[in-house]
Amino acid sequence: MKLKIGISCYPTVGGSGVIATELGKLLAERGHEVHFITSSVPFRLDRVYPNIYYHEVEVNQYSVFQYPPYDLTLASKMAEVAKRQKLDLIHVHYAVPHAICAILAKQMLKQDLKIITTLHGTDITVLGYDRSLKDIIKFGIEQSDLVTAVSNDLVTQTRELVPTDKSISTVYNFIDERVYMKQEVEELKQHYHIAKDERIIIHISNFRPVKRISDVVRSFASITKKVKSKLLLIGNGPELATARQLVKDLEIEENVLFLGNQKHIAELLSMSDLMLLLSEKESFGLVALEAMACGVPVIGTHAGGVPEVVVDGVTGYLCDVGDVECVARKAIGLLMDDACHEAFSKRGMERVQSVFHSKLIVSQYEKLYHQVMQE
Ligand code: GMT
Repeated sequence: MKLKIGISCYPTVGGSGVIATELGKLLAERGHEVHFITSSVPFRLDRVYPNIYYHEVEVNQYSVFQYPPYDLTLASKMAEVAKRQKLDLIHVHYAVPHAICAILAKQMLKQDLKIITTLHGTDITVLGYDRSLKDIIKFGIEQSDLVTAVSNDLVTQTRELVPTDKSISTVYNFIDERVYMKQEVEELKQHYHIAKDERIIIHISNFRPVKRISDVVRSFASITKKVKSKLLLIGNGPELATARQLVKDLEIEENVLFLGNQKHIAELLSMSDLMLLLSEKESFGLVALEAMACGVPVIGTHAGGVPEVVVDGVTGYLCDVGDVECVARKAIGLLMDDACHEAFSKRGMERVQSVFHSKLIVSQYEKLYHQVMQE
């Protein structure tokens, strides 16, 4: 049965926005009609796609209100689109505010509208600690027709923080394997003035404190003493200035490239030898999956869902949060052992195909949609 599906997410750069958009694109390819209801065009919706429609949530700033009414405008838009387009269901990413908006929209409508909520982490691991939001998160979860989380760890954490009997299914994240694959990019190294024999270590994030960029820089400072290498820092965010200062203090400026936000991540990954993802909280770690898909081993932390993505000693290594000595030691060992590096790279690509293939994951979502439509 082909469905009419609404999708709401934060459309700007971020894993949840990426997953919501890629899921919408693949559902549309399978013949479903997909309606994005977001505050701007999701950044991965970069061309015209058949079966995909976009409805902008225009949040006006009224001088009489201190805060722009995003949640109410979104709820109102959801109700309007659901009614006009006769949506079967709305799939929201984040319990707050998006599930709450969908619940409100449903109440405004006279038709049935199924609500599917995907938890991505920040809505639970950050907001769940806020006592003033705990009850509304619980409400959002319990009033949804179906709830998914992006890792088993996030299911456990949600249950600990927001005790509920509601069933929460794990549906892992995925990548578009037509985009994330190893590419020939020898000339790109020259473009960045990186010598052929230099190894490339990459970190990609939104530079929030939770990503522990300082650990990435400190680990690299030790690695580069032993292995001729460059560090690529991709992304932008609050910790960028601190990272720049640390790079200066450690006198490794010549070896660190700050590239800001980038569009062609698969190309940058394809020229990289190792990814560092050293976060203290990470419900999944989509960038680690992107790296593995491009044949890049990952050193991650024992945090959240990362161990469900990166298999220690198989597709990369795991170290304790903050243990930069462990990260440097594992990285040096891996970068100096070509056979081991090749094996990790190959096994990472295989793991992406067997566990996180988009076909598998999109089918899981489809199955859940059909299940909820029967209820
Ligand atoms: O990591 C971020 O700061 C962005 C955040 C988001 O909401 O986009 O990422 C969360 O969702 C991603 C997609 O499911 C996960 O891969 C990230 O691990 C998760 N981030 C955290 O849990 C900190």
